[in-house]
Amino acid sequence: MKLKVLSMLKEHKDQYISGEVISNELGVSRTAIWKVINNLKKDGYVIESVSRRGYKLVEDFDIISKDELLIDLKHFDFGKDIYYFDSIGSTNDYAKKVAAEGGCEGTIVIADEQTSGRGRRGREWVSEKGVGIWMSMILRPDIEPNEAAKITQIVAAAMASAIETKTDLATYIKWPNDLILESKKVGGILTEMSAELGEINYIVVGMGINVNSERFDDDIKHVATSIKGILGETVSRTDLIVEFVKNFEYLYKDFVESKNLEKTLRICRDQSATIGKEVDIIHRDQKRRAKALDINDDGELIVRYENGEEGVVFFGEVSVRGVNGYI
Ligand code: BTX
Repeated sequence: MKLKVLSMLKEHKDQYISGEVISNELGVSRTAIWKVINNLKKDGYVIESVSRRGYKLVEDFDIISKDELLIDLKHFDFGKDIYYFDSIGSTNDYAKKVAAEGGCEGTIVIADEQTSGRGRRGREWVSEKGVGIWMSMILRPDIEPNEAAKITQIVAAAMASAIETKTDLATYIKWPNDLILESKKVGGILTEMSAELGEINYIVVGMGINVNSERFDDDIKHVATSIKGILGETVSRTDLIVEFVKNFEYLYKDFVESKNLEKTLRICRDQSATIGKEVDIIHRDQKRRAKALDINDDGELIVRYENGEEGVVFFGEVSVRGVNGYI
């Protein structure tokens, strides 16, 4: 019932819809509708009520609503199962637990805050309350385990496109897993996998996007930025998630069903923050200076080292650091 009322309010966005129309449509009393509206307000929705005119959903708010996501994603395969938390340790950890217990492909775990958000190799991912997208998805692709890193590229391409569509901001991808706005990190991707020889049990891919963050702690403020920080206005995290899931589902299916990574790679190359740059390739304690030349058809980075030798940098094996500044 809550979903149905929310759905009607959304269909009449920025217009009043009378309690009578809603109650006739749903076949319940106007008092029942009034109770549902109050519940929606408690969830954080801003709804204006004016006597004789009815209710109007005011859209200038930003809460992540599981109900709204379920409505907006109803025509998609991803997001049929959504776990939402006000606060959690790490959405990747929770998604791995759900996956190990049989959770299906397309399951999404989202939190308004993470208390132990993780980056790669045990690094911390700062995930403050109410300002970011801290989200993980369960995937069960029929691909070889050594292809799993391509999923990171698909997520990066889908999210960069989503940010661009929703905000008009040009978002760049720092190979392999960072999203960049104006030379700073606006997001990161963490892909984890459970596999046996030659077979993937599941992949959990997590992404953290600084959407409406207004300030960062001293230890990351030199590298981190947010969409709001650049755009100067609040962006709906729910809208961004929906746009991302649409893009992701399209690119992911193209890859898994048709083995086609073309569209993803086109985005990753066109919006690369790495190609053409001097980079340090850091592997364990060793650092080698190189120029990033291109991304090959498997999504790996082609580089030319200072001695003229060319090489391919595999995911997971190395860190790539820009020589001048963060990227
Ligand atoms: P990464 O290892 O490439 O980046 C981690 C580094 O980024 C940190 O060491 C710090 O310097 C910097 N950093 C930390 N927090 C932020 C932030 N909010 N914005 C910008 N820079 C930051 C990147 O790892 C992968 C991050 C994935 C995060 C998602 S959130 C949902 C899911 N759950 C979970 O625990 N992790 C993933």
